[in-house]
Amino acid sequence: MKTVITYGTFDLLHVGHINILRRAKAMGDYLIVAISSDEFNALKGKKAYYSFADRKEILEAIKYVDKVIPEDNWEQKVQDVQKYNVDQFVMGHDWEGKFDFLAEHCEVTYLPRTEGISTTKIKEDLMTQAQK
Ligand code: C2G
Repeated sequence: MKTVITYGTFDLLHVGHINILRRAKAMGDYLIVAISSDEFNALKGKKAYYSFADRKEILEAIKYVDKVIPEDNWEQKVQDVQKYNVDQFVMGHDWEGKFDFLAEHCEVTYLPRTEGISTTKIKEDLMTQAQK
């Protein structure tokens, strides 16, 4: 069984998230998604609309996702890869090169992001609409 892992906030779920999850799952048999905790999001300078619990429940409902774990810090990836016997690490290419240190432990792949959509864009578009 080939285990894949990916990390992210996955707030206000959109097709960009679904596209990375579908492609990540297609690279193996079992997909683990590490979702940023609310506290770690604060460290990343992000404030998710949905709580960790809600983002976890939403991700667990997606057919490509086999397991959801919390992402609490920047340092846990090597430990996660070893703990879950991960064969493949996947992220969108906005992270290109940032996690190459994991190549000692598993395959590392950065996939093209889905253009034209982001949680930030959703929030900005809704703000603009609300002001009309
Ligand atoms: N993504 C994408 N296309 C988009 C938006 C996001 O492919 N239009 C991908 C990102 O590249 C990332 C994943 O979806 O691989 C999750 O994106 P975010 O929720 O924005 O996660 P991020 O804040 O990048 O957190 O330790 C890694 C961090 O936790 C990543």
